[in-house]
Amino acid sequence: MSDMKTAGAVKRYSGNPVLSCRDVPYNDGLVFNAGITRFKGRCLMIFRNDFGSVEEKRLYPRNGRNQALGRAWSDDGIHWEVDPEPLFTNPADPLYSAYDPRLTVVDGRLYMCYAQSSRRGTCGGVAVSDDADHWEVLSLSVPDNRNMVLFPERINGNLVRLERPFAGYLRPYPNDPFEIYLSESPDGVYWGKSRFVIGVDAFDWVNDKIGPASPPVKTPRGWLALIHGVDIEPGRSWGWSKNWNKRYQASLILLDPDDPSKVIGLSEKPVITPETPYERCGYRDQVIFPGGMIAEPDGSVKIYYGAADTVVAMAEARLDDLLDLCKPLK
Ligand code: BMA
Repeated sequence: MSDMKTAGAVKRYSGNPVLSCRDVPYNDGLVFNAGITRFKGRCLMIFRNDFGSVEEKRLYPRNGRNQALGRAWSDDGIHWEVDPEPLFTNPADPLYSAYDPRLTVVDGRLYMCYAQSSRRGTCGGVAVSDDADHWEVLSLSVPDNRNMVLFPERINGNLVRLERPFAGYLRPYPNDPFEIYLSESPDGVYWGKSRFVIGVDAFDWVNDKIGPASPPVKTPRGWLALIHGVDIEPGRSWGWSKNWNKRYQASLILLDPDDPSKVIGLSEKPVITPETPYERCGYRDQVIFPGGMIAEPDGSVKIYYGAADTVVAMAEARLDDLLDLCKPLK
């Protein structure tokens, strides 16, 4: 599984990373795994900020409460301006320890899906805002769930999300055979009609887990969404941690326009694989963790991804080329 290459249709932005700790006026640290959307005429990013440098994190990986969500704005999706303070600074705020956010605007309202660790496991949250300042938490799943992404419009009257519960009972996969499901909700509070979407066995370069990455984009051929896929290799160890042997790569799925629980196409190979120094070396080496995809009116697409759990990077492609990478399911 070591001969992977980024798809020719995908070009990394030459000025990468588009956001790093150097752009953040408060805590030094890791700035990665961001949700991005257009909101009120501008590009909005909410990013994960783990306090402490790579070196400090290596020494004290679980040094108390060390995470926040930060917010940045941009007019062109490339140059970002970060707020002077993190978005949630009060420990009493239910979103204080949220991470890996994904953003979607539905019916003009801004939704954020996020993960929240608790003593009893990881929960998936859905919060809503009308101004990106004030947030209402609509629902928090039971453990374990994560990587929720919302579709940008209601389907058959319901909000719809992809999600990745931790249902670790499938063998023969070696570790975490966590896979993608879909749920619906009339109001963002009550979620149900849950059904399986796609599993690890759909990709021959994945042997560990897959998860939704970007909120889906509506296209003439169906809903296009990025996913991440993870492979592990016994005996492999990357970076500073002897235990880290996972590689995160990005790929694409295409979902039926009317019933998005049906996969109608997928990219058989990864579309982004760790190749550059900022993707191969960081707090976690070999990690591409996309969280947003913006389709521009001229047919181009911007893909945003956390690189090596350390910075936010961007790549561009033509929407048609990404759709062409998705082959019909056999
Ligand atoms: C996942 C999450 C992500 C992270 C990835 C790679 O389990 O914790 O936030 O980017 O691992 O470390």
